[in-house]
Amino acid sequence: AWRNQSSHPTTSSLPKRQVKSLSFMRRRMRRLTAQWAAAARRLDERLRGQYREQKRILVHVGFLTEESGDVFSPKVLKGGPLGEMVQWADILTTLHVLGHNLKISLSVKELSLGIPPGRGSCPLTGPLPFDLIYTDYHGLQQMKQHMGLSFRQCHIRVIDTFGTEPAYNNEEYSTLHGYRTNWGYWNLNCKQYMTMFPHTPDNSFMGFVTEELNQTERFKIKRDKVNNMAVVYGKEASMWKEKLLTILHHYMDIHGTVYYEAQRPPEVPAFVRNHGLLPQQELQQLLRKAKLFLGFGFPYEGPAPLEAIANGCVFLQPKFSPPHSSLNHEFFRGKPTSREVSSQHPYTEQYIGKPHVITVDFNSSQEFETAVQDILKEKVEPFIPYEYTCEGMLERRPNSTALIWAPNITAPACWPPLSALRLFLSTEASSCVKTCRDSGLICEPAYFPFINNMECESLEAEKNHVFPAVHVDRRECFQQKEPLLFSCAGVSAKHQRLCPCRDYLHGQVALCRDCL
Ligand code: U2F
Repeated sequence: AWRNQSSHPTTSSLPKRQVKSLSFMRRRMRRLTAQWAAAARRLDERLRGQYREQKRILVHVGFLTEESGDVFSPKVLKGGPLGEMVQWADILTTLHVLGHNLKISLSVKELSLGIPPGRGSCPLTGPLPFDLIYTDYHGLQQMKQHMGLSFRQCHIRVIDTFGTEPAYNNEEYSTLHGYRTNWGYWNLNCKQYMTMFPHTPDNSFMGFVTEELNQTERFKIKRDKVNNMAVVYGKEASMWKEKLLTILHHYMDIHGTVYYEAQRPPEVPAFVRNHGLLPQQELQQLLRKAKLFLGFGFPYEGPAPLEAIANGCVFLQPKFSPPHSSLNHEFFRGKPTSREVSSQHPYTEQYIGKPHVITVDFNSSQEFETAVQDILKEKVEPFIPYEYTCEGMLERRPNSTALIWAPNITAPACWPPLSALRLFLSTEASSCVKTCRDSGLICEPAYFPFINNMECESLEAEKNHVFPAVHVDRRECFQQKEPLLFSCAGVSAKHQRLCPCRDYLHGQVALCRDCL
């Protein structure tokens, strides 16, 4: 085995806070074992004969290291962001189930054992002890500080919940044009950033999984659903909105999972039945009974709404008008993206929708009340988008463990296959994300190099994250000069963008019809 057993930490040698995070992840992995195994068998049947290489993968979970200030672990038992823990548990499982050879690192010391100093730049120059590194922004920072790696490395994958846009990723451009943030400017190929939801086609979609139901569980859910039971999404009372709760209470019994300490219970209204932070399995049981899962706007884009929908709840959430983004909202400020977040959970809004997801303006009590009344009348079946099942997550991954080519290296063949390419000219002030979406397609940045060579009477090449594009007034064409700046997200009021779109599989947006 590649892994050096003697360097593997036992939990007794780890700080207590790390142990808590790891046991959350371990419990999740154990609970879902049968589900993963069944999915792997099904996928194997389907893809039989397709050769996949076993990769040596170093997984360095930066945010869990003591050196990063261990920002999340202290909160694990108090309802802090468990979403990241869910995702890392599922990433580790996916890579393991696919048969890769994993080394897991949770400290800078272990990381240095995995990467000898001065090694690992692209193109590969000598033998390395790994083929790929999965890490996060904290981990990247640590690698740079302690190993001095050069950072256009094709073997790095960065788990990045909210995504990184090309304008923020390119160091020179972000500095010159006001896109520089604390997190961005690593000059990676943006496909190396992997997000929790498929919201940013410039990045890869990693995702996580939602627990699936068997026939018996489905039957029980139908039998035991309590029509007037609601669970509020939000592990801190500060996330709740009292006025709307009072309205909801006219119609439903309200349950919560807000963390509390015995001596200081949380400030939730007396009519709320608060269970405290629950083990994941018990939360599932609560969701199986409930009819409604109610979000008040925070946390953004977490896993819980998918779990609620999978257990037959309707997710009711606020629409954001104007949308929240790093330009107008504190939570997103400093994140390397200007993506506009149209509701608490845009993925469920756009890809799932009614009857499972209802998105309304919570500033209007009337709209909120009508939504609750409609939900009480509706019968809803449990639902999981295929891409959030174990099989769906495994199906996407062989592709992510394939080498992502550094932009200055010519890839041997285009992936996804060029047969899926559809070319569009956007309207002015519209991104390629929107242009493709409006035609029922998705923007595919891998195609940009193929459409950059347009024919035009007047043609110039410049570094600009909205190019290739056509100037609205002057009808002049602009090519992209810097491949790192090819961007689905870029928008300009003065340009119509040339957009490479492709089809996608229903329930598996990362793949096109000809991809499998
Ligand atoms: C998001 O992180 P959160 O951890 O706040 O996301 P949630 O959707 O609330 O839940 C994450 C998991 O916590 C579990 C639940 C989910 O899988 O089953 N859980 C639990 O075990 N017991 C409970 O009582 C309640 C929930 C998000 F993931 C990140 O993208 C954001 O960065 C973060 C922002 O704070 O919010």
